Amino acid sequence: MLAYQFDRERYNRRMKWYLHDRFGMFIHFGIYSIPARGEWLRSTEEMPEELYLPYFEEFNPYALDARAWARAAKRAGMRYAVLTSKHHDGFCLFDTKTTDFKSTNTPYGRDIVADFLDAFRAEGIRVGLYYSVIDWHHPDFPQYGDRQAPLRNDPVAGSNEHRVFDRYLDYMHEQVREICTNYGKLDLLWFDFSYDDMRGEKWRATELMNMVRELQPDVITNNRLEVSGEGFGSLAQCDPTPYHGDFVTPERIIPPNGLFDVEGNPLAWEACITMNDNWGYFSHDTNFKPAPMLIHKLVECVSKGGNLILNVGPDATGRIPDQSLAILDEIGRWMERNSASIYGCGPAAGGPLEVERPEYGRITRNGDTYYFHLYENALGPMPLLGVPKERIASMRLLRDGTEVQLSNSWTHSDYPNIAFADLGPSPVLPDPVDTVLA
Ligand code: JFZ
Repeated sequence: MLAYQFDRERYNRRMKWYLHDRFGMFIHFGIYSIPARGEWLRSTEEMPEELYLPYFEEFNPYALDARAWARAAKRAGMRYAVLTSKHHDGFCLFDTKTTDFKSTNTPYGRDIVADFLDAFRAEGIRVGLYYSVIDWHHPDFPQYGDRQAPLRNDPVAGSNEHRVFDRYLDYMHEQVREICTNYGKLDLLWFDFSYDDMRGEKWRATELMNMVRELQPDVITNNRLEVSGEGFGSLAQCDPTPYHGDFVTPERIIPPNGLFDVEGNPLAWEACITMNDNWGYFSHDTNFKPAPMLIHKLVECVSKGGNLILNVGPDATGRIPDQSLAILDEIGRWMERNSASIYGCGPAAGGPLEVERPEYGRITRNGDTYYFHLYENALGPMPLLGVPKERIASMRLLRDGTEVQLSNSWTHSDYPNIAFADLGPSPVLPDPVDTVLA
């Protein structure tokens, strides 16, 4: 067999849109939206299959309007979206030939993946599919261990001996083939997930990725075929496996200093976060993060060279919960005026100036343009640390283009490398969440 050849140029080419777009929507949807206790309930509640199947039989998200999902994402300024085509419970939202456990075989009857792809593409949003390599439904997938569904009432309780893992892998590979064949060009595949020794070639990952590359030459993938929480994968080690994945997926954490490979080059990464505390719809979970906080998280990711993918969990009727929609709209109102400080942007480091993160906020940068994100009022002139005033060509409020002058009072020799922006005599920031100076 030929050794795997990592092609940096091709990699850079296929990653271009992703590194530019920065902000995406994650959608966790499935029959678990009916019990409304999150997508892990079969495992956390040790629910045997026969108690779970009724949700399959009644699944009918009659109010599902994929165009409405897509419009909500678009209003929020999200540029790509990833839907769970199959989660750990094994239920398929696409019309697969490999199983009857699929949305086309429920009262709803529709291919939700197809609807999703059509709707988001029509809104000009890049599309991706999440696919769980873990499967609690397939009879050949091992069912014991803390990461699986420990089923109390399983007829062969305590044993995996009768399960032929290769049969599951054939099934799983065939499903990925269907996804990559039947739905046109996909922008992204999001695999989930590896754990313990279940990783890499345990999934026949080289074979899987060779097939994916053949069917979808430009698709980008995450790195959860080889790692999950621990370590950043072989791309980070500068020793890529054939299934290295193109970006790292730290979960519910934003890397403190961004991420770099062992040679010090920036790594692509994506923080995936929930709006409340669950991915799948959870009716009692009202612990939603306020929109201003999420805006700050998005800015933080970009300022550290990463992406943010923010989750919604539609309910059993197929609607995105009102509170999530309200948050998306609030983010959208900020993005409408300030998205130039997100799209195409990255960290300040590496630019023409040596700027530091200011106390009052953060900095993002696109080429020579620096975006100072002001979260706090100053008492007077706003210091721009590391920016000598003679290096400033112009300065304005991003939200409306208002020109901002340099302050005269503090530009003398005491502060040679700090320009001061004059936001008025007793300034009140026009946007208290994040006023962006460009
Ligand atoms: C996985 C899923 O189990 C979960 O339901 C959700 O879909 C999420 C996006 O991904 O959860 C994980 C996977 C990996 C880690 C943590 C949770 N990890 O690497 O720490």
